[in-house]
Amino acid sequence: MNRRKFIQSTVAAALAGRSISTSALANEPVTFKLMAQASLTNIVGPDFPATPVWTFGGGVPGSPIRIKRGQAIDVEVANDLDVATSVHWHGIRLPNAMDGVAGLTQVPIKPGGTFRYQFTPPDAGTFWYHSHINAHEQVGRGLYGPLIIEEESPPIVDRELVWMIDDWRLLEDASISEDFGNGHDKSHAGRIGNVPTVNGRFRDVVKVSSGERVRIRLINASNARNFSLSFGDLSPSIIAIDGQAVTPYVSNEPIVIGAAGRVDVIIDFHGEPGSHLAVVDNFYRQSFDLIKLVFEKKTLRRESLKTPIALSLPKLPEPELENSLRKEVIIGGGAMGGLQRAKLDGQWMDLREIASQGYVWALNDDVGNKLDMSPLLELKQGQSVSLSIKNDSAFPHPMHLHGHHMKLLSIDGEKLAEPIWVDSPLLMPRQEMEFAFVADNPGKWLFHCHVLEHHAAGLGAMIRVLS
Ligand SMILES: [Cu+2]
Repeated sequence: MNRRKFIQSTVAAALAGRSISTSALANEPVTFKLMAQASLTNIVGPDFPATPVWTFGGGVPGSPIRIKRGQAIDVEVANDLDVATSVHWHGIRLPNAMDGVAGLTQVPIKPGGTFRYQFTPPDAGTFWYHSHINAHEQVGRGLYGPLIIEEESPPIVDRELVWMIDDWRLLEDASISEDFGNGHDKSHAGRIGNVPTVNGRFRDVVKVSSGERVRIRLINASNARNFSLSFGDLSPSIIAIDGQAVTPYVSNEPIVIGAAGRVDVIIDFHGEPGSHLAVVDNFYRQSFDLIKLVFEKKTLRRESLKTPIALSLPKLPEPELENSLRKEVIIGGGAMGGLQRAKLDGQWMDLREIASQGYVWALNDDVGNKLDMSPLLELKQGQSVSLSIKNDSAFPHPMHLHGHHMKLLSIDGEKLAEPIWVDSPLLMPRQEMEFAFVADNPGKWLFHCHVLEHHAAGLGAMIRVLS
């Protein structure tokens, strides 16, 4: 930047009432390089061999990408794998060509190839990135990482932790089970593993101090596993869901995070020095310890901090409910689902015949067997949409809409006192949710279940926003 431009942007920043920081000055993108590569990492612990994984940058999770809100980003992804890949920026409202869905928004990044992703994330929050080609295998092998967009003025904490939670299906030699996309996983709950991890480690131990205030960004990178986490006698305050701020609240129930979902919490730790407690999951029948917290001998402070923990609430385009286009979407299929017939490539068939081609799920009786299919919804840019989604099946489905956030208005007919913005809401069996959003982002956007085996088996559609 030359001196004159520098002065202009300084003046502009001052006029806009902002303090002058690098982000205010810089529309220079922050550059990152991600290498998709095979690697070895010890997941289960020293008594087991290392696990061969696929990674972005050599480790699991992949290299963290962290920028301030409003900063432009330029990520060069190079592919050193033997298979094609791509990168989807989960939850980010970005230009369609940067969305990373190979086969819909870009061509796959071939082995030896590169692709540059350039965009400016408009929202602060906790997001993640992951492969979006053959995702049920590539994400299952470790191709994901955290994407953190910092607020201008985040709440004051002593420490911030990012916990990327995953669930691996490993064999006895700690290698990854190769049964990706098998029929049972597709038609039931997806690929539920046997080794749950936080940041790639099984039963990790984290040291905390009594009196310490910690923000934890929880990101569920599992193919299929949903979590329901309890923190013992600690009382986590939930401050954001799916990256978007909510009015802080303490939940009396365990914190539910569906596959692909994120929850930000702030915890004021209190405990006897030397004592420990486990963060326990109990989403499914068997509960287990996800991670262990051990209190340091030294107490940081006797009284918890009293400074505010609220983030500023999201400024997303507000849908006009009266003038909105109404659409009902029914999730059907799977084992014990009751779906008899559906359309594959526009042809009605028995579910048995559809299953013989590897598909078992449908949205509004349409099997999502390809990405660039005829759209579930075709919308004009700026159109408000009221979307009702009903899970008419026997399994939970975290439904992800690309390129937009949806305002969750009601659950099973009961209005939320305070609607929240989501991009990957978890619908329990037979549950119905109502959403609204403004289709303000032109392009072809996927709307699919983030149980990646369900998506591979037809639980997906495309929503087109015309410019
Ligand atoms: Cu699903």
